Amino acid sequence: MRLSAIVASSALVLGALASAAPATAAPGAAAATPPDISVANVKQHLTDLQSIATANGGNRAHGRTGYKASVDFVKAKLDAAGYTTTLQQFTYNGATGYNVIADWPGGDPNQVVMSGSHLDSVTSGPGINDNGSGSAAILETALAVSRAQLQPTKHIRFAWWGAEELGLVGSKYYVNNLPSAERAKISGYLNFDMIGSPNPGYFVYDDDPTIEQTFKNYYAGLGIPTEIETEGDGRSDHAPFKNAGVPVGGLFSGADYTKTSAQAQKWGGTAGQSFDRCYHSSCDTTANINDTALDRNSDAIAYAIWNLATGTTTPPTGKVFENTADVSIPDNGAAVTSSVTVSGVTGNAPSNLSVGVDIVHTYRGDLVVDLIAPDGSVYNLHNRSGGSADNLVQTYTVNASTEVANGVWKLRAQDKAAVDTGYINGFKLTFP
Ligand code: DTR
Ligand code: ZN
Ligand code: ZN
Repeated sequence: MRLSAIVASSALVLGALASAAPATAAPGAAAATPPDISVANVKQHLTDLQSIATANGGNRAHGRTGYKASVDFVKAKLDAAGYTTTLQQFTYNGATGYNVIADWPGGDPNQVVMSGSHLDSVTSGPGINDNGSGSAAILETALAVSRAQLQPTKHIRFAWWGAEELGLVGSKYYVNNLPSAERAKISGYLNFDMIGSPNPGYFVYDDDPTIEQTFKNYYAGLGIPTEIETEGDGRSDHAPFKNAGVPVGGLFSGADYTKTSAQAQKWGGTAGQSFDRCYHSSCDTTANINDTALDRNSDAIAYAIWNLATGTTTPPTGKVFENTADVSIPDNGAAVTSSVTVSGVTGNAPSNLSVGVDIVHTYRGDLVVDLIAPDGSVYNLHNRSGGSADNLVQTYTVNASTEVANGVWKLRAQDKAAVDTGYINGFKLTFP
């Protein structure tokens, strides 16, 4: 939950705001053009990781020879591509563990865009989807950064974590041993753990709104609906970063939960079956990958890194007031509201007040959405149009020039039909 007034300066506003591609940004609009990530190259990395597991007792688990061989494999490719790499050692359960940290030279060292995936598997199998998929995707993205000789505004860092399966051990060790001044320089941490599930879903972490919107913009450009990753809190390597106050985000294609019929309707695949039937099993091999999901998610990773690290978008020159607390909307029930308190703005609101609406819902035609000014004036934004399409993520421009600016503004949402449900995911006012 975050209620904040963010005052943007005219200078390049870095970190969580500047790359906030407004919800109406044309999906796929990028500050610099990210490359297409070759899924064939990503799959080749998975084949190599599979070979490593096969040659080392069938797994790549912490403390086993297959893990160190995976570390050496990844490090060698990064060294050859011009990265500054570090192997961070730690001990857990009496065995030596390793994190691979790779820095792409250049960019503002005080603004670090970091991406990570855990490289270890469980002992019961080779861990190709969990989490060779994330590891291979960020490896290929790192190689694409090198091939492009990218010169980003912000500094780009990648990490491959050890011993995630034993309790986020490697990523916790990294965050706990990073001086707070260094931690503060990380403007965003992107986590990718299981992104090629055989019966895939398209889930976006619901943590930092800017990172979340960046991924949503990418998928909107493909016309693919996404869902919020709800049960991810604490379940992968973004957790130590989030607990340390670093903005986090990420993608997930699903593990042992069952795909619903509604999800199968929008994503394809098999309802009533888990997203990954080989989760934590010996069958988590190169055959346990959906190429389309792996391809799309790999491209989404490149899109996000290119946008967040090279984004020189013109920041809002005015004041932004935002509430990202989730507010559940009762099905066919009473209206609910999300509020922001505007202060420090003299006089009346402008004739072009920007109203950012982010509602997650499975049937936007059920919704009536209004902006309510401090004096109670109602401005209708959405009145049940859009039919069965999902979600209402839109920026409206409202002529609020007759309203005093300072005070409590509300976004009101009401579901006027039965069955489909949703919630207010975010409400943002920008005073130009
Ligand atoms: N803990 C991860 C898999 C996992 C399960 N639920 C989520 C949600 C978000 C990211 C990852 C996961 C593992 O087994 O490695
Ligand atoms: Zn796992
Ligand atoms: Zn995992």
